[in-house]
Amino acid sequence: DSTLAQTNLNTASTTKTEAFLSDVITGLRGNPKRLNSKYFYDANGDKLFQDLMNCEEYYPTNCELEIFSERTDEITDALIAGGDAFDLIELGAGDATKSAYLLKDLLDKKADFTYLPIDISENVISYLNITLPVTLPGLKITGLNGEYFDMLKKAASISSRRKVVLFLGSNIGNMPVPEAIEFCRELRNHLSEGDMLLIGMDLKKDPKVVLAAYNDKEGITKKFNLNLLERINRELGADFDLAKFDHYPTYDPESGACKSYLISLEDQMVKIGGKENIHFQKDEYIYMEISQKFTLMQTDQIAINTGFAPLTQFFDGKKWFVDAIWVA
Ligand code: AVI
Repeated sequence: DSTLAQTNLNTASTTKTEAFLSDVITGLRGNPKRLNSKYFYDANGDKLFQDLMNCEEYYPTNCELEIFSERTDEITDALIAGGDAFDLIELGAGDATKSAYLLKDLLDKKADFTYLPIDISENVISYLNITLPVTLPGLKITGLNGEYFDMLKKAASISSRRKVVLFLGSNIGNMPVPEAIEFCRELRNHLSEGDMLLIGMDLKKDPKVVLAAYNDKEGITKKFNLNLLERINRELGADFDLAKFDHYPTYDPESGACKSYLISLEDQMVKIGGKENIHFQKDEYIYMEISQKFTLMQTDQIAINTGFAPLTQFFDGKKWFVDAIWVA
């Protein structure tokens, strides 16, 4: 019944907005102030991220594309060698540009698999469900819209086949290391022995290269960060003046943590949702995002500490990025 469906939809979006509001208020009431970078990706943020991936300084996407386009055959062979028919589950599929290399090769090799892209964005999932079967004839696809672990449970409830999980783009780096470890542990708990994880991780390198990737000349990264304030204005009825905040990226070569902040340019008050007043001192910062860079030893340690066995690693020519296969 369409009225009921509409009500469910409204309820779902109300709950989402409430969670967003409560996270924003908690984050901005805290000391230090912080916002969660998972909220960067509204329609405008998705577009800015596309621009970022095409900008000169942002290297991780190109490195991983190089791996996927030049080592396709070896990667798919390793995935197929894990056993019979499987579900290929991608966490945060986006436009699936990288995975499309694997999908095409797996189809050419007549591998028995279904592609289950998971994404928090409804737009992404309906786009993939419609376009991929056209560009990749014969592809079996079931897009799942929702949070990673909820959707992994759903995937397990509709199929008991072997699972191969893709977690690309160094998305794992957007969690502080202890949280990333917890995430891998929980992921392992959703898998069975012999299942596989293909995980993309950005590696430590010349600090200037890393910092430049988060401080591009065109200012796309700055817009990408400021866009979250704009989203809060629009969706939560706040009155951030974007001109009163500056973007400040940092990279610490010792810890490998690349962090972005927004700095308040003056003493100011911001109203959220018509009632919550947040005070900013001049020079006070909002901690926006971490993009952790790893050593190779650290990547193996994370695997071993979370119940996986590292199997193979694939690198780009500069060894700036790794796609590793871990076995559950
Ligand atoms: C999605 N994620 C891996 C990107 C990164 O590199 O941390 C997001 C990003 N933030 C600024 N530039 C790109």
